[in-house]
Amino acid sequence: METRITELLGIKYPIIQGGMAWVAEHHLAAAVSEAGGLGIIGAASAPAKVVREEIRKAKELTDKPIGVNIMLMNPNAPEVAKVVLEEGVKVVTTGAGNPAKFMKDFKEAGVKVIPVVASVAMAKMMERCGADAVVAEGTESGGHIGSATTMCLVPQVADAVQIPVIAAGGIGDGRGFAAAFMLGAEAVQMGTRFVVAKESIVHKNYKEKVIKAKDIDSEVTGMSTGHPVRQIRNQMSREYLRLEKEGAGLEELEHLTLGSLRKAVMDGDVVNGTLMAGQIAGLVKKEQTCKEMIEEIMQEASLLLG
Ligand code: TUI
Repeated sequence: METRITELLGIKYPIIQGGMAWVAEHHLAAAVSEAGGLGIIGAASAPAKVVREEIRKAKELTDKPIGVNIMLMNPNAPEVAKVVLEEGVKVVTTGAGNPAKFMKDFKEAGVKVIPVVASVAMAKMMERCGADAVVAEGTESGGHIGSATTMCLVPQVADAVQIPVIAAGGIGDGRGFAAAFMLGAEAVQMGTRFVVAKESIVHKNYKEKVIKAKDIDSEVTGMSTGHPVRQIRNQMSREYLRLEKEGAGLEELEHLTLGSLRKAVMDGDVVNGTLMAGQIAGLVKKEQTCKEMIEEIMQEASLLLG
């Protein structure tokens, strides 16, 4: 299936992997790219040096294109951007902020820039700044989210910009893929389904929580701080919400969650860790290789889209 996104990125299938903090490391990114999608290394809050190593390790595993996601709330984002340029990465997605100040350097180096946006206004601004495409990410997504649903956001963004739109949030199978295309998307970005990929280094306890999750098992913390984060409900999310309700300050809340995603992903602490996942977790039923996931989705979507 060819779209402006497969052409822009030089990939076989219009499926890109979310830049998930701690999860989107070189094994997963290389596996998604090898399977014909676009694998992404999530820089998240990692030091620039670690991001450089991850890029190099991914390149040892695949010759296919690989992207890097720059998390703009990270104070290190400028150093990460420098590493991306130095390592010759050709695609960057950005999240949790406005990448305008990096755009000139990336464009001059021929890097394709794909900001993740959660509103029409941000999508239009990114187009004006020279973005090559945007990811329109609905509130169904895991992690840091906006408020519009994928169903409402994607067609409105598709109408508002000329550049291609990638849909994200709540997409986990061929039906979601086909629906996104009906809404005007030319590719999808998936995170939650790839969390449980065989190549994903996520601890088995976390994968089990995603696989066992039902439709309404995620909840959003951090509404009061302006940084809403969707995750699977557990002791940590309940404690966070309790403190928020009691009017706890940012400092106390940040202290509670310090290192909590790492705890869940690396140590498998599903009690005190933060289990970021999207609402589609209820649909994710088994561990598969990235190749199996992508081929299954494409087969199902091709049948539906005709
Ligand atoms: O960035 C994400 N998802 C993330 S980042 C992340 S790391 C984290 N860990 C703990 C607490 C908070 C974050 C986990 N998940 N998705 C992309 C995304 N970007 N969603 C929403 C946005 C967004 C929001 C506001 C993009 C732009 C924006 O603009 C605000 C501005 O600066 O004008």
